[in-house]
Amino acid sequence: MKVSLEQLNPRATVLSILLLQAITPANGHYGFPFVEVAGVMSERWEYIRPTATFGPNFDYAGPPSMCGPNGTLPLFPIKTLKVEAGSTIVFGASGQKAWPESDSREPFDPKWSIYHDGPATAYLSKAPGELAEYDGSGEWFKIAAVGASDGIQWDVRESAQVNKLSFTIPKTTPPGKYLMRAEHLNILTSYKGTQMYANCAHLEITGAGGGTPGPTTKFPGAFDAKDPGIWLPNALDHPYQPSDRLKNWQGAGPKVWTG
Ligand SMILES: [Cu+2]
Repeated sequence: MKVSLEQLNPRATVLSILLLQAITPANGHYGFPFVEVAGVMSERWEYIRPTATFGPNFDYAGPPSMCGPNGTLPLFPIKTLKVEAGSTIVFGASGQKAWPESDSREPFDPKWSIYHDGPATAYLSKAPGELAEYDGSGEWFKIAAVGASDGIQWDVRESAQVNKLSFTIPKTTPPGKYLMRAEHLNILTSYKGTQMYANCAHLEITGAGGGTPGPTTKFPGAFDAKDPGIWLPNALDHPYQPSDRLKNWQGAGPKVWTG
C-alpha cells in the first residue's frame, strides 16, 4: 500500500520530513567506491562492494565494521581486480550521490576531496573460494596505517584535499583471492565519537608469495568504539612539536604486516 503524507498524522509528517532531511544525499558523507587501474579510475562500484550509504558508521562491533553497511556480501556482482603483490592499490573517494548510494553510477570527481581529518588503514582477508560468496568471516591482517607523517596533522585531512588512498600490497603476500578493506576515520570529540568510513575491493593477488601474514583478527571483532586506536579525541589538539604518538599511529586491531 502506498501511503501519502496527507494520510499520516501531523506528528508523523514532521518526523518523516526530519528523516528525509537526515538521508538526503547533500548530507551524505563519503566512501571509496573506486579503484585506480593502470592510472585510470574505475567505474563506481566496478571492483568495490556496494554499500547502501556513505553515512558515518559507528557500528565498530557489528558486521558493518567490515566493509561498510550491507557490505558483508556483494549487493550485486562486481569485478575482481588482478594485481601483483608489491604493487600499490589506489582507492578513490566520493561523497554520497544517491539514496541508496549503491544505485549511483556517478563517475569519479577529481575535484571532490575527503573533508574530515583522521587516519587511514588497509586490511586483507583471503577468500577460501569465490569472492562473490565470501562473507569475510576468515582471518584479516593489516597492511597499512596512514597517520600523521609530520607528527602534527593527519596526512588525510580537509586542508590537504586528499581524494585517493594508496596502499601497497606486501610483496610476499600469498597469491589468491582477497577482500581488501580501506578505512578512513573522522576523529571527533562530540556526538557519538569517531566516525568510520570503510569499503572493500575484490582483488586477485598474484606473485610468488612466501610470506605468513599476521597477526590476524576478525570482522566484526577487531574493534570497539573505545579502542585507543579509534577513540582519539586528544589527537585533534595538534601539538606544536611533532608527536611520536601521531607519527607512529598504528590504529585499532593488529600490527601492520609488511611482508
Ligand atoms: Cu562526514
